[in-house]
Amino acid sequence: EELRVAVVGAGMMGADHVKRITHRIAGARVSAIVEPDAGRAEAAAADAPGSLAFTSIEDAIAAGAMDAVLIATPGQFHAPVLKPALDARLPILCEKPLTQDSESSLEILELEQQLDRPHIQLGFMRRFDTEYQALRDLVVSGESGELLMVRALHRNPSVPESYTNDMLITDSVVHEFDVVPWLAGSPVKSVEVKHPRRNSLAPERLKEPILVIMELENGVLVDVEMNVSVQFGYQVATEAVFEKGIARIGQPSGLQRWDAGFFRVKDHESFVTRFAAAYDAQIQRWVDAVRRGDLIDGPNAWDGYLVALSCEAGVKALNEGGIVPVEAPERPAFYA
Ligand code: ISE
Repeated sequence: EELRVAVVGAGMMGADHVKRITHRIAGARVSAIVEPDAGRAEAAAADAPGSLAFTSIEDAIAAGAMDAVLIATPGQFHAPVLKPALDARLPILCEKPLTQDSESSLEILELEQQLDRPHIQLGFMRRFDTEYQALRDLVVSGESGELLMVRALHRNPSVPESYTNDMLITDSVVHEFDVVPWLAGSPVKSVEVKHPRRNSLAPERLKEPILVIMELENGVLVDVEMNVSVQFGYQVATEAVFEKGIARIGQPSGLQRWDAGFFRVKDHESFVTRFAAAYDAQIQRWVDAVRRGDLIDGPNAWDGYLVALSCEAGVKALNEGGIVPVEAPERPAFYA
């Protein structure tokens, strides 16, 4: 039996997941699209033949329209979808962030813990990128010695009008708050944010780029260049400094051209192409896990909660300055 997936939110990411499930994922189909905007719903439905359209998650659940839910709404609408989906005991893949703050994330954890096991997988797709996986393998192998420092670049060409200054942390650096502790095998201990000279091409409401410095519990120091108005393309790259070696991932790997006196390499313009293979792997593994009865195969809601704690510290560091500590509570056995 094919897994019937309801995609909630048919914006850029949701519409992309609808296409992915229809054309590239085995063992699943989009059975419902939940989207209040009629235009978006209709556009996405064209990529999901036979799917039903709903304007609320409650209606879709009442109609029994799905076996699993993929949440791709903007972050502030995650909690109102997570709650009824958990009540209905449905397996869930939730795009990042889990919720907007640690308090509402805790509420979700409490609801989930009333079920027999974790039902929520978090959409931290970088963990499914083959280069990130190779870098993690290198850290674990110890071949280059201990990891000392991580330099991360996170550059967007531009951001939508709905993107606020705090979202530099909660929507963007949120990825580094998940993937770097995963790479280094150690949680975030503190966060600091520095402001270089402001990019005059940034929208007026944004004071960026920013430099985010995090210290991990194991002493690894991480700097993240967060830059969302670079104009030219989309780049996510990392250089890891080890005791006896350096490793680099995320270099441009597109078409190489020699032309009119220049050498050029095609680079990405959006996360949709940069992480396409990672999203494919993430969704395929989630679908396989749900069909096997494991329900998740990747970061869980506890990981989402830890990231929410780091984001809170990050927003405080962004707005008030200083080095802000992060208290990482112990992982409950339920999320082991
Ligand atoms: C966006 O929401 C994402 O998740 C992208 O991965 C990130 O690069 C971008 O900065 C966010 O706005």
